[in-house]
Amino acid sequence: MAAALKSVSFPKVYAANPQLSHSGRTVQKLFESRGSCKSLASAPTIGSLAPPTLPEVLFTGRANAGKSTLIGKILATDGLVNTSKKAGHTRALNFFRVGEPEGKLVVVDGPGYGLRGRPEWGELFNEYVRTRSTLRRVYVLLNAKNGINQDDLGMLRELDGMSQEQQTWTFQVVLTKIDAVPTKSLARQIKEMTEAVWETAPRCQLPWLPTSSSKWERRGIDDMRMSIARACGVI
Ligand SMILES: Nc1nc2c(ncn2[C@@H]2O[C@H](COP(=O)(O)OP(=O)(O)O)[C@@H](O)[C@H]2O)c(=O)[nH]1
Ligand SMILES: [Mg+2]
Repeated sequence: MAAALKSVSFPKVYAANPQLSHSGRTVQKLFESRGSCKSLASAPTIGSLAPPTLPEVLFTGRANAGKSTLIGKILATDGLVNTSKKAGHTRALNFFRVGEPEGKLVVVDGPGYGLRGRPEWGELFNEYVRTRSTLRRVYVLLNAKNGINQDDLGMLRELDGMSQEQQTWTFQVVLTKIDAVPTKSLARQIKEMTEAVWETAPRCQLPWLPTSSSKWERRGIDDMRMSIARACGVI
């Protein structure tokens, strides 16, 4: 596997959030401690994957759904995750280790699907999901502003089928960019999207996780970390 270690800046001090529960603080510490999150590798092909060791969670979604930005906030380490204004930036599976020294879990940033995705990235994704023994959760990111389309429903349908064969992981919807939707239309938007997902992918895990990773409004990051830690059996 091609190594992709990067020079990064870590948060200066880890400051416990007093509003979090005991397990919430444990999870915050896991993700925010100095040196805890590290870029491990980038795998552009199935042959370049590292052997499975730690429990893993995979992020997928349409190109531009906000995958890399959200992962960047979850990992709390500036510059660790590449984000781009240009859609289709992530073309490989990018692996990030959480927890030191030997790691507790791995977060994987996947290539985007849909209009700007590419068939070969789809093959990489499918092969990884079908064969990765350490995979515990697939998060499907839906942009709250754009709603749900046929590509999203196609992905959810496929995951629903695969999760039936492969019972070591579950899949769950994460709503991104909720800051971009007026509060009064958000509930309706979520209701419409939930109904569409429910019909297409009844095995989709509940609840939905609403998030905002914008510079001005950060929401749902602690819930995401807790969800990841639980899925990986860390707490
Ligand atoms: N308003 C808003 N913009 C976001 C949010 N998350 C990501 N973006 C923007 O959406 C674009 C695509 O984000 P990126 O993380 O690269 O998407 P990816 O292709 O799914 O990895 C970038 O311009 C981000 O700044 C969010 O929560 N709110
Ligand atoms: Mg990306």
